[in-house]
Amino acid sequence: VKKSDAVRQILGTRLDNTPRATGSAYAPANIALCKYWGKRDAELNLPQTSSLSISLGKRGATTELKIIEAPTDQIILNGKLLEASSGFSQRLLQFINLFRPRQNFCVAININSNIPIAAGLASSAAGFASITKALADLLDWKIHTSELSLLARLGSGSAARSVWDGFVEWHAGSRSDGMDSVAEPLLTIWPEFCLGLVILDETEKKISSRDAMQHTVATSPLYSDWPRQVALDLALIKDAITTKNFTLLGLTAEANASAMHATMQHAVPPINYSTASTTDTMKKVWNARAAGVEVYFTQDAGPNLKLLFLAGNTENITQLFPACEIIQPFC
Ligand code: 2P0
Repeated sequence: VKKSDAVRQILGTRLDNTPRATGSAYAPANIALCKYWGKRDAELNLPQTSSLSISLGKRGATTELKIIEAPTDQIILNGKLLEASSGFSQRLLQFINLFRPRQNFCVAININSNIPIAAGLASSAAGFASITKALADLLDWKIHTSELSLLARLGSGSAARSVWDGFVEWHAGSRSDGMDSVAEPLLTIWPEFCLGLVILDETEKKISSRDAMQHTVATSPLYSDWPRQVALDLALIKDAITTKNFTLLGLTAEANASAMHATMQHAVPPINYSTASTTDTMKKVWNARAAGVEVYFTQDAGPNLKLLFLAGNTENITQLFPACEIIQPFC
């Protein structure tokens, strides 16, 4: 109910627009440098704290929507028809339901992602942001990107950030209807800024980030300190981006990810997304830094790591982490 109210508040009479035959859009994936971990409202995906991410440029998801004469929707993810009963399908269909102009309106939803599914960043953020933008195209909303951000958030929290390019801050907001919980881009363009995806384990995670954050908020004695940690880290990271202080950015982003994982490791029972290879790779990063190669890591709700480094170090990174996939968000 709260979701439909939010949609009505954002779209108003546009909900009655006549659909076009097709709609399509692209949205990048994003990696948080200051993490979103914990909600103050689970239905509206309102976060406990603000967060800050980098969008991955050409790495993300494209969604094509087509109105079909059929009894049900059809979801195709990377060329494979999904069962309507799968978790992702259910979430997606519930999201589409918020916008159906009429009862027997059915769509074929074709999502193509060009980031490794196993990287733990292929699914929700780029997916829901591209679906929101494709719906805007299909249903001819002509709305501002900030409004797309509010709508994408209703599908998945981190999708609020994926409607923008570059560095993006998602403001937590304080309103109970979420109308101020919206992402906004920072102005800094930093062409030398690189990420490296280190895929260590391709198996699907046992506990979704959605469930893991709820469990952490409910049971972790460390969670009460998380908002204070985020406030400090967010200010430092924003300052580091504005002044292009890569050392400050890397150190703070790495510490923020570790603090997020500490809150989970203290949940009851604990949640630990790291494997032995995660820990080994962290040590490789620390050893590389000690040897003068400036590289940092961040980690999300999975065992894989994302490296942060500047373009000048690309050769060193390729040598030290041969399997790492390099992404230049600004190129
Ligand atoms: C982030 N993560 O800031 C954090 C860090 C994972 C670890 O946002 O329930 O898929 O859809 O709002 O956005 C992943 O959680 O969760 C996430 P929902 P979402 O990137």
